[in-house]
This record gives sequence, C-alpha cells and structure tokens, in this order.
Amino acid sequence: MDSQHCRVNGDSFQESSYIEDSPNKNGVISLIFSLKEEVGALAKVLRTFEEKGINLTHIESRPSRLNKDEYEFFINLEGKNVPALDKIIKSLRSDIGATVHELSRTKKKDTVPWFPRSIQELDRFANQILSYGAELDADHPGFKDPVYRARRKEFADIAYNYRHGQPIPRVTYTEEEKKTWGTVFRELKTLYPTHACYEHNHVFPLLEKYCGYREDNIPQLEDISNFLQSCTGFRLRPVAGLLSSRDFLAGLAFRVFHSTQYIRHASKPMYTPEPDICHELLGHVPLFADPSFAQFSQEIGLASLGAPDDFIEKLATVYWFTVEFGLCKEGDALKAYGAGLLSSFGELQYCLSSKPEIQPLVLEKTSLQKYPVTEFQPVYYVAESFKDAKDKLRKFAETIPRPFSVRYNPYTQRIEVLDNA
Ligand code: HBI
Ligand code: NLE
Ligand code: FE
Repeated sequence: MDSQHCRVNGDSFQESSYIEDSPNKNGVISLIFSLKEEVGALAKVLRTFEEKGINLTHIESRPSRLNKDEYEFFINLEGKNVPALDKIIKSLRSDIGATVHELSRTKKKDTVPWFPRSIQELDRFANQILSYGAELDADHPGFKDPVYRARRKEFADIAYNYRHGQPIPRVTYTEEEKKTWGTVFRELKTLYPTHACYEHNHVFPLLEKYCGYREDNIPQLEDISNFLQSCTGFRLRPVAGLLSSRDFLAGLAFRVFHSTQYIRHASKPMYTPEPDICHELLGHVPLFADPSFAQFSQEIGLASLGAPDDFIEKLATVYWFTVEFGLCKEGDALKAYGAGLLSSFGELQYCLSSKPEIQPLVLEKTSLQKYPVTEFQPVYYVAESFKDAKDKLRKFAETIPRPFSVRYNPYTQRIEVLDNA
C-alpha cells in the first residue's frame, strides 16, 4: 500500500482509528454498490467518476447474492473531492437505483467506519499507539528511568518497522530483564495448577517443550507465532504499545494478535496495568493455542469490523471481561482464563479469593460494566465454557447495526463483505 494510507504517529488518545480527513486531504474511501446486469451499466457509473475527476484505485466485482440479475462492485477511491462524491452517490441512488454503502475512514454521519479487508492492511496500524509507546506517562514506574525509556524506544522501533509476512526480529534481553521475567514466571507457575483453567494448564508444557518457556529464558515472539500458527492459525505481530480498541479488535478478525515485546519495569513484577511480554506470553499465548478459544477471539474481532463507536466500546468491554479478566466454571470450581489474571501473581490470587464480586456472563449486562484499568477488578464475570461464551457472543453480534455481514476467508486471508438480507 502506498504512503498516503499511513497514519500519523503521535495522534494519541483517540478512541477510534479514524483520521479526521479534511475534504482536501487525501483519504481512501470505499464504496459498495450494486447494479442491474445490463450492457454498459458499469461504464455509465465509471464515467460519472471520470467527469467529477475522482480517481479510482481499486475495483472488484461479483454477482449479487440477493438479486440474481444484479452485480455488486467494491471500489476504492481517493477522497480528494468529497462534495463531488456526495453528488455521485446521490445520483447512483436516485438515477440508477443502486444500493450504495460508503465505508469511510472519516468521521461522518451515515458512513461505515473503515476496516482492514486483507491481513496486509494491518500494517497501517503500526504507528497508531494510544499511549506508552516510547513516551511513558508520568505515573509509569519507568518514567524516571532513562535506561528503561531508551530500551522502550528500541522495542517501539521494531514494531514501527515491522511489516506483515516478515519474521519477528529476535531480541537479546538484558540480565535485568531476564531476572524480572524469572520472578514473574516462577511465582505464576506455582499458582497455575490450582488457579488456571484446564486449557491453560494443558498447553503450558507444550510451550516449555517447543518455545523455550523457562525461568531463565524470555521466549521469542517469532517462535511462539510459528507454534500458534500450527495450533490454531493465530499469529503474533509486534506492537509498540496500546492500540485503539477498534484497531486491536480488527487484528483478531484475521487471527492476528498484536503483542508487545518489551518487559515491565523491574520495580513492579507482580502487577502492571499495561500489557508487556509477561502478560502476552504467560497470559494470552497459551489460550490462543486452544481451538475453541481462538475461534471465540476471532468472532469478537469479526463483530467489531465496521461497527459504530458505541458498539466498539461494548465489544471492548466484553473482551475485557472475557479474554482479559474472565473466570470459568470447571465442575464446582472457578478457574481463571483471562490473560490479565494469568499474568499477574497478585490479581490471580485475589480473583479467586472471597473479596471480589462474581457475576454470571450475560453480555447485555457485561458489555455495559464500567471497570478500572490500573488496579484489581472489583467484579469478574463467569463463563460456563468457551463454547457458551461464543454462542452468547454470536447472539450479541447480531444486534450490531451494520448494513452488511462479514466472513473471513482463510485461504485468501481477506474479509468478505456480504449483503445483509
Ligand atoms: N492494544 N496492544 C494492545 N494490547 C491490548 O491488549 C489491547 C490494546 N488495545 C485495546 C485493548 N487491548 C482492550 O482494552 C480492548 O479495548 C480491546
Ligand atoms: N495486570 C496484568 C499484569 O500485571 O500482568 C496486565 C494487564 C494488561 C491488560
Ligand atoms: Fe491483554
């Protein structure tokens, strides 16, 4: 993809991944429209674009699923002349009777937010870090530590320069970093047999055998990514810090997990509010090797594509209370499967104590729950099983107001956009 698609670094703390394009600035706009099959129908439409001086950069066609005598077209165009484009869309609707859906990256009423349609397009997220990228916040334990800050910058550069398909660069961790990992690894391992769910305990020995999980070794993302691909098709991509919920969830739709590569500050091994390599490798990775959990995660991602902002917030909340902080039933016992629990020695003990409130997972309710991000959770939600969580999520996803549905094609690694009947 060319450089005009790239986002500007430093555009921080926006909840969604839109660019506020002014009409004169280049942006990409996608349209889906359908036409009755007849000679010259498409040519007529294309001529309108030509007359208004709008440059088309991509076009795809296919027979419509809904109407046998119609064709659907998906086009990308340069959003330089938005007023002219509005006129074209109006005339497509009124003069030709076409159904037109606009997928746009600009925040505008009645448009569907832009989303990646191929796995390569995830490259566009690389520079969209919300916080903590290399610039640490004042209350971060590493804020006053120049060595830690310089190190974080090295990791950020790996992530910024990474492109889909490349091997993830291997990192030589320092003695101090290895010591921090060793502490976290050792302490958590004593809790897993009693506190972690079955699937986590099932996969963990495989990671020790094949991926270098050891107290004295920080495993490499590339090795883990290859391992996960052989289990469930999930892969890792290095990321410099927190992405927006929209971008982060979109990755899951492609079975791509954005993983940090740096480690938490040595002063706080037992709990950190931001993701780090301990959180990703000890918390998330074991479960992405489980087929049912992998599918659940991907479905959250698919549900997020092109969804409106308020729905993204609900999905992010569901993600938070399942993938990050979920508990599940195992017979009469409760176990942790949330990655934020499985990577924090402090919170893993706390979540199964009598202190927090425990609620059944009911997405209509869970999706509205407020939560703190820098301390232990006051409430946890319990899933009956991953399958149950997935069934609930499918029902919930049907309530997303979207004029289309999506499907992932694993052969082409593309999202197929389907008409909603
Ligand atoms: N970004 N890199 C990264 N890692 C996460 O775990 C993450 C994120 N952005 C948002 C997010 N998690 C969640 O809070 C949900 O909003 C999806
Ligand atoms: N609190 C977790 C930990 O200390 O590992 C990280 C949570 C990231 C969302
Ligand atoms: Fe996480």
